[in-house]
Amino acid sequence: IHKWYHSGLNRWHGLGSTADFQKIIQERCDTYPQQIWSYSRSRNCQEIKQAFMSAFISKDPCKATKEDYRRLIDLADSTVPCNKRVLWSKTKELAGEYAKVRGLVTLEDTLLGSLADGLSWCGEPGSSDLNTWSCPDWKKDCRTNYLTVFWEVLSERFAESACGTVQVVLDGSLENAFNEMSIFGRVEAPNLKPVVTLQAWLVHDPGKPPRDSCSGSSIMKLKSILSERNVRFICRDNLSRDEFLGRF
Ligand code: AVW
Repeated sequence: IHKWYHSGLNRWHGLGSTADFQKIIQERCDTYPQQIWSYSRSRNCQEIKQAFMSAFISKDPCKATKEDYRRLIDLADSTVPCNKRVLWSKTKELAGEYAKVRGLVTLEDTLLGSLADGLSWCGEPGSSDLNTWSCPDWKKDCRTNYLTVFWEVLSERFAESACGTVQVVLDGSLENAFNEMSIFGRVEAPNLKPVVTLQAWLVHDPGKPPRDSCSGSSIMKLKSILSERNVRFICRDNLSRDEFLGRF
């Protein structure tokens, strides 16, 4: 039983691939808004879906590389306005809502971001199927898993091509609103262009007190990463969800 367990489809500690992964990708691609589509070169959803699948199918789920996603990115690259971007860390839902009410965009509003939003996927060497039982977890299994590398590649591109003022929504209820090990911390902040201004918002959960602030040590760390790159930094803290979303 132990031998089976360790070599079997159940051995990873992360969520398994989303059921109907292919169908969801195809459907999201087909219905991705036309206005945003007009920014992208062409649309062949069949081809995009196939490129997504061949990025990881039959491969060791712990050996993902940026290169694996190259063809998918070439096929499905879409751009959103460079001066309207919202980043987030531990605040996905809130950042999405904020972007929506302000007419801004998150990574999930780009074609590739929207295709993969909330999904999980991984394959298995010697099999042409997705592993729906388990996929590698970043902490417990391996960092170079297909999910993580996907979001890293997309996030890097999203951050490095941003211009003007970039917003980032952080969770002020955490002890460290800025986490150097998060994608925002390790990929996005270090890839912002020098001309950019980063506007950070520290928003605390309703019913929870703010625990971190713009003068706390985690934000100081963020500041130092940015100042090395000559990125201007503005920070606002002590915001409740309602204050932040602009309904008082
Ligand atoms: P986190 P991070 N759907 O909350 O700073 C599913 O600590 O690390 O924030 N999973 C996703 C999605 C998504 N749409 N986006 C990221 N992930 C994964 C992309 C990813 O592995 C955006 F532009 C991430 O580490 C944000 O500015 C984890 O779920 C930034 O990356 C969420 O961890 C958020 O990444």
